[in-house]
Amino acid sequence: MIATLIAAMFLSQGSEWSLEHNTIEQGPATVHYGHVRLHMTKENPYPCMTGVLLTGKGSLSGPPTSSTPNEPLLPFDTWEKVEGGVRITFCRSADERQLLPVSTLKNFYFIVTREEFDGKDMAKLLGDWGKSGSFWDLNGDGVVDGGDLTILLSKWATN
Ligand SMILES: [Ca+2]
Repeated sequence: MIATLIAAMFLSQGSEWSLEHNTIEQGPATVHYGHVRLHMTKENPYPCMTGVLLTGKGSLSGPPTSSTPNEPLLPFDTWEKVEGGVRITFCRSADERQLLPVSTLKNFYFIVTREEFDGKDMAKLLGDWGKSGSFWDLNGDGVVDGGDLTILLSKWATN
């Protein structure tokens, strides 16, 4: 399977933290991965970041290592689903024995699967018609056909 890398990678830089957020589109699912890095300095030994990773609508899932079934294991202090994304909070205090500046890193990885489809999705599904190994094989029977189209139409966006 060939994943389409959509050029949605962005890098945010603050004095206290930086964020790298990459996405890979896989049919109706989008893989989100990257890291947040906190920078502890003598001037600011207690860096803190809070922000929203933009994901769009959909169900959130993660790797099978998650302690909560069907939910991602996100390594931040807190995370919650909010409109259009996932809000994360990550704070640290430098240990007094640490030589500053130093930075600490959290990697994240989760998947958002859209539950509503539109004409663009139908075009992509039809583009993979008859193919095996496509991410548009929504029922997982190995081939993209009428069964998958039925699922797509049953989840057609109403707004
Ligand atoms: Ca199928």
